[in-house]
Parts: sequence; C-alpha cells; structure tokens
Amino acid sequence: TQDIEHSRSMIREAEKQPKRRHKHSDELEKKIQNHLTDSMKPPGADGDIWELFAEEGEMKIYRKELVEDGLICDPLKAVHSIGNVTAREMCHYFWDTDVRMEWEGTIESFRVIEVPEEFTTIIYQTHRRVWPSAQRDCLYLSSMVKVDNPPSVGDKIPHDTWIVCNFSVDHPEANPVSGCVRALIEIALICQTFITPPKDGGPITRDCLQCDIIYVANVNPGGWAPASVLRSIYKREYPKFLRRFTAYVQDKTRKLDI
Ligand code: 18C
Repeated sequence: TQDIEHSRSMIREAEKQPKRRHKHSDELEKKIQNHLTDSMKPPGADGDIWELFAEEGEMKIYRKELVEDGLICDPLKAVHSIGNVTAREMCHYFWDTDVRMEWEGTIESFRVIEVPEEFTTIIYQTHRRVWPSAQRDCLYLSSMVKVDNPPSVGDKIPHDTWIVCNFSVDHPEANPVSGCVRALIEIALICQTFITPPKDGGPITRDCLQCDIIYVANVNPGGWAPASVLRSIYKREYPKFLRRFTAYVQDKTRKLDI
C-alpha cells in the first residue's frame, strides 16, 4: 500500500510538470517508430513467417521460434479486435499502475521507481516463480503516447491511435530482490479506435466503437529455463492475459462516458 501511495504521488508530481526530454527520450522515440513500421504489419506481410499458436474468436496469437545464446526468446505477436472501448481507454488501463493488480496475473510485486515525464514511468517488478526455474524480475520504462500519423493498414481509417511502449532499462535505485533473474523485455500494445455512427444519425454510443489491438512481446528470460516449460507457460499466459485484460477494460468502462 505504501509503495502504491508513493507511486501515485510521483505520478501526480510529474503531471504538474511540463513535458520534458529525459535520458531515455531518444530511445523511446526510436522504439515507437519501429513499432509503427514493423509491429503494426499484419503477420504474414513481407513474407514474415509467423506461426499461429492460439486463436479464440477475433484473437489470434503468433510466434516465431528464436533461441539466442541458448535461451528461448520466441517473439510474439497478437492481433485482436474488441467492441465497446476506445484505443485510449485500452492503453490507459494497460499503462496505469493504479489498476495493475486488477488484471495482471503474473506479477508478485511492483514498484514505480521514477517518473521521467508525464505518462512515462520506470517500474521494477517481480513475477510469480515458475518451478523449476528461478524467479524472474524486470526493470523497464513504460510510456503511453498518442500517435498522430499512424501508418495506414488496409483501407480502414482509424479515429485515433495509441501506443504503450515498454522496454528494459537500467536504474541505480532498482534494489533487486535477491535470487531473481533479470528478464529483458520489449513489449508494446498498439490500439486503434474505429467508429461506425448509427445510420439514423443518432448519438455515438459504445455500441459504435471497435478497437483493433496489436500486442507484441520480445522477452529474453535472462537465464536458463527449460524450453518445454517456458513455451508451455507463454502458450498459456499470453491468451490468458489478452482474454482477461480486454474483458477487464470492457467491464471497467461499460457505464462510463466515452
Ligand atoms: O505485458 C504485460 N504486462 C505488462 C505489465 O506487467 C508488462 C510486463 C511484462 C512482463 C513480461 C514477462 C517477464 C518475465 C516473465 C516471468 C514469468 C511469469 C510467468 C508467471 C506465471 C504465473 O509489459 C502482460 C504480460 C503477460 C504475459 C506474460 C507471460 C510471459 C512469459 C514469457 C516467458 C519468459 C519466462 C521466463 C520464466 C521461465 C519459466 C520456466
């Protein structure tokens, strides 16, 4: 509780400050640009070979098998589309640490250790241990940004586009939990709102909203983990996360103004 109060007060302080550049601004901008060009490409575009491993309705999750220095680092790409919510709402609930424990099932603890600018935090978190591997932690920057000129995908024109970009950084005040192996992450959630106005000219309601979602994750486990356990963990955890998080946002916003 003290940690959450401390995080909130840091975030409130940052909100009072004007937007400013910080140590990670250049890297953040570069990563966002890469997500907009590469991550937004539908799987299969440009001859990219993605293997579909989970499908539930509109949700499709793909992976590529990748082993680096003996560690399983399979890149993952998920595409989804859900009704009744906006891109900004989706990204807000994904970025906002106040509600993190309401939908994130893999975390044991987390702490915001710096707020370099409004809508950008640096977070240290520990994950639930998976037997027989060591517990994992990660330290990453998380930033939520509105995208003004998204690349066009197909012929649909989005009303708005938002991204949350998370990537590993170093920080002197991280105080790692002993025994944890540091996982390295590069994750993004990219959302676009599409609006179909009622044919009778009536007001726009939540029924008129469709939100297209792309979620990409590159996670390096940082140390040994048995391949079969690791792959079965992510095959279970990514669909669970997408199912749970999308339902959470739909439920949270149901009675709110758009
Ligand atoms: O994007 C998600 N959440 C964000 C907010 O927390 C943020 C976090 C990303 C963390 C990525 C994972 C880091 C290491 C994972 C440790 C294993 C946890 C498993 C616990 C199971 C109960 O961007 C939502 C992320 C949801 C899905 C996460 C599952 C990822 C599994 C990746 C495999 C790496 C495993 C290494 C452990 C070895 C186990 C044998």
